[in-house]
Amino acid sequence: MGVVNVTPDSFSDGGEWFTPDAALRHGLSLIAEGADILDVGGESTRPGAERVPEGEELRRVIPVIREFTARGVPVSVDTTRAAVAQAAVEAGAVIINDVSGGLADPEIHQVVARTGVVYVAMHWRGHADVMDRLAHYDDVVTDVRTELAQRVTELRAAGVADHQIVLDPGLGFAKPGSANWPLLARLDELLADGFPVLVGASRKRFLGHLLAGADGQPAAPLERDRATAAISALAAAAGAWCVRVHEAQGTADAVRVASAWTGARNVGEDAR
Ligand code: PMM
Repeated sequence: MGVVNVTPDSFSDGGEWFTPDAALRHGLSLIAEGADILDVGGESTRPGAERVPEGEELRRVIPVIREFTARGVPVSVDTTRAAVAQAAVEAGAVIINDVSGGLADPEIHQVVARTGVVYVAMHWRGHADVMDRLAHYDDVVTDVRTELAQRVTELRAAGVADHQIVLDPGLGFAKPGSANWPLLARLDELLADGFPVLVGASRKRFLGHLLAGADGQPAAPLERDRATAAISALAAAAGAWCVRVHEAQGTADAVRVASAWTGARNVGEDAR
């Protein structure tokens, strides 16, 4: 899944693709590099970010979704708002990617039920301006699984079918740096809950810290793509359904490696 942030202030690509034309060109280049889906978002979730008014979010994402759809590109809409999700599906989006799992705007579950599209429910505890204060866990993997199970219960109650649901541990969202690694290393526990899993590690802060230079300064977002591709390979080999990334080429190669690697596990003795 290639990221198309139609925002002036995303942490990871700094608003590079803010105009519809630039977003379109960027998305098509991600597809050319191997992305299968484009995730179009109009509201930054950067830690500390303020909310964008609904009208502005619609104005940013809907024309871009129409253009990709007209070119046959599968589109996911990255939104927490029911009205934006509804308009995006009408414009052609086939996935609603909700970083709040429905907590920001519970009506969004009804939109998912009504439209029948795929829904990514991410683990979330609060909007970007407060999330760093909500990052306390007993055992982060168990707590995330328990909270995601609550989202699944709510989705089912709204009439959403299980085959529509994808879960996401929400790396970097109300997660201190060290909490992100168990969520990756113990992906099998989340997968055991029976839903496809999406992993969004691309260019996140915890990778900046991992790759800090000798001076202790975190690596800049654009310096985190090789580490992102490594996570893509490991996540795919562990059984993730999808990885959400800003740079597609490295991840497309990494996912192919993972696929060849795991595929070869099934090769019998006589083929050796
Ligand atoms: N991360 C961001 C935005 N949307 N959606 C899902 N499902 N999972 C994520 O981890 C996720 C997301 C933040 O990254 P960005 O600002 O670079 O898009």
